[in-house]
Amino acid sequence: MPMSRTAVAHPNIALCKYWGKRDAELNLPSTPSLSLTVAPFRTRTTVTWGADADQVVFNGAANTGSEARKILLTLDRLAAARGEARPPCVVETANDFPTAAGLASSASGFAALVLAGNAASGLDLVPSALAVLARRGSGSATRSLQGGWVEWAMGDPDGADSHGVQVAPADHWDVRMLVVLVRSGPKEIGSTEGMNHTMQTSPYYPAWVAQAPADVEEARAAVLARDLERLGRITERSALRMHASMLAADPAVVYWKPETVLALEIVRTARKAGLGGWATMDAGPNVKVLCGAGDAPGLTDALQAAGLSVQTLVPGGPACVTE
Ligand code: 2P0
Repeated sequence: MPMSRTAVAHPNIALCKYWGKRDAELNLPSTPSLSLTVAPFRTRTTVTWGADADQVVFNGAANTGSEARKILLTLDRLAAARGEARPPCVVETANDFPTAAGLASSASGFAALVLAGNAASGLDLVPSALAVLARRGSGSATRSLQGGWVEWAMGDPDGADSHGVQVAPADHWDVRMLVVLVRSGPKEIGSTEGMNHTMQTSPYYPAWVAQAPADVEEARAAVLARDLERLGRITERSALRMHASMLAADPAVVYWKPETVLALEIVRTARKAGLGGWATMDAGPNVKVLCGAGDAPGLTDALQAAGLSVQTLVPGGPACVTE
C-alpha cells in the first residue's frame, strides 16, 4: 500500500560559513558553521513510498539528472539505516524561491526530503539520524531541520554527531534578513565543485579553515546575547574571508557580479551613516543583509534607490511534516 507524506522546510543563511569538506563520502565539513533559518521562503516535498516506479518531479518537471539521483540516494540511505531495501518512490519537490541561485535551496530541499521520506516510509528514524542523512545529501541541509539560530559542529571523526543543533529558536531574536536578488538563474559553478576546487588550489584555504572555529564561538555568544553589532561584524567577515579563499583559487572561483559589489558598498556606506546592516554572500551573486527590524526599511530604501531588488525575510521555524 503506497504511503504519501508531505514536509516543508525553510532555507537557512549561514552567518559563519561552511566551505570545504574533510570527508567527501560522509560530507563532513572542514569548518563549523552557524546559520539563521529564514521564512517565508520554503521547499515543499511529497514522498510516496511504495510506488510503481521511481520518479522525481522537481519544480513541476520530471527530472532524471543528478538532482534526481541525489534525492533517490538519500531515500536509499534512509531505508538502509533500518536495514531495509527501498521500494520504488515518487518524490515531488518545489521551491517558492529561486533554485540553485545561492539562496540555500538544497538546504531546505534535503531537509524537507528526509522528513517526508521518514514519515512516508514509517521507518521512524530519530531526529539526529535524519539530520545526518540531510547532511549527506547537502551539508547545509542539516541546519534547515531546526528553526532559528543553528550551529553545525565539525563533530567526531565518523561524523555521527556532525549535524545541525539549535542555538536559539526563531522567536529568540526578531532580526531581518534582506535578500538582494542580483540573479535568479542557477549558479555557474555548483557549491560542491567550487569548494573542492578551492580546497585543492587556494593557498588561502588553510587560513580560512584555521580562523573558522573562533568565529563560530564568538557568533554563538553574540546570538545568545542578542548583540547585533558583534554578530554582524563576524557575519560580514566570515563571508568575505570565504570569498577571499575562492578568489585565490586557480583559476579563481568568482560568484560576484557588479551588483553584488554595489550592494556591499551600499550596506557598508549605510553603516557609516548609522544604519546597522551587515552583508553576506554565498555560492552565487545574491547578497543577504542581516539587520535589525528597525533599520530594515532604511536599508531597503537605500538598496532600491540604486535599482536593486530587495525582499525581506524573518527568522523561520523548524522543518515539519504537514500532511
Ligand atoms: C553555507 N554554502 O554555509 C555555505 C556558504 C555556500 C556558501 O553550504 O556540497 O549545497 O551539497 O554539502 O550545502 C552550499 O553548499 O554543499 C553551502 P554540499 P551545499 O551555507
